[in-house]
Amino acid sequence: AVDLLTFGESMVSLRSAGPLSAGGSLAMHVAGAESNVAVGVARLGHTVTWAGAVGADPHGEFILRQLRSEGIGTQCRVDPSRSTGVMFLEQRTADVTRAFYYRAGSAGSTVSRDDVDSALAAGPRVLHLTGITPALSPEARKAFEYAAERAAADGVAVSLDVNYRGRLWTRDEARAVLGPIARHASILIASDDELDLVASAALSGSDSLAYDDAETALAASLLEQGVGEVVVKRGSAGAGVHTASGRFEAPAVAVTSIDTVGAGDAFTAGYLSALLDGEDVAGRLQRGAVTGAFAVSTAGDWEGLPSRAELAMLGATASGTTQ
Ligand code: KDG
Repeated sequence: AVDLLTFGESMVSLRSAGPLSAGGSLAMHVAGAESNVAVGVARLGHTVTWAGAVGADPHGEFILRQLRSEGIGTQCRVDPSRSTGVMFLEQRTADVTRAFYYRAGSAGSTVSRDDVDSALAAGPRVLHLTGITPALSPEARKAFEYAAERAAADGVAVSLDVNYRGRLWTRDEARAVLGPIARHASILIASDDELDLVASAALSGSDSLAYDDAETALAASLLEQGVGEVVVKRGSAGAGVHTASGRFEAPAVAVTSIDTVGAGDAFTAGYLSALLDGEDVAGRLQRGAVTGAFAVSTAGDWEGLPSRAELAMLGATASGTTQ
């Protein structure tokens, strides 16, 4: 058995140091929300498998080499008829990074039910999914829905990060797909502006008064559907968790932010690592805050993520409690 299984599309990302329209050098990295989480969880000492598909090209080989060098097990289909997806990440200003995708019809977008079946056979403790996968193709959407349903039926904890990508689909399209799947999640993770994509607070007037804000009402409707914990990421304002036993909040760790890409994935990796360790909600939030802080204060989606011993560098002991 493996601690964490995740599947989705990993791409080559070409990062610029300035405006793309001015040209210049590009640095090649591995990108992909699921593989970012895989790296984060593996560095903290858990066993991780990433499943997906790449083209029969050097780009795909690069992705697999990088993931394997992180100690991640790969269950990857190599598709000779398609290319590995590519994205450009443009540092347009010090504060604005823009993504441009060249991934339509990529090998990674064809991830299928068969791919999921063979990956789930390993019997993971946690299956981590993101709302990016169902936006990639009808096939990927079926794979995503099947994975969530089958894992939940098999008693595997399903973690779902909404991860809305406006360059892939509209909010209404996302809502139609993610809403019905959210109830299979044991752990539902969203940014504060994504909760309405998976929940609707169709509460009667008097019920809605029982909640102090819209977020609590949306989270309550998810908990009612059987979601175990609703984790809300607020960037530099920290994160919160809604559970049946109440609401917990944790501040972000104060660091110098140089690159926020991948910060949400890093938070998720820390949160899931602490969950795998049996930490309580406060411990999970705290480790997520620390891994998120590593991501924003280092360059790259995942390159700066900590090993277990390094957690202490930003104020957490190896077991995840504050010093
Ligand atoms: O979460 C960081 C991701 O945005 C990046 O790695 C690429 O998965 C990605 C996507 O689809 O945007």
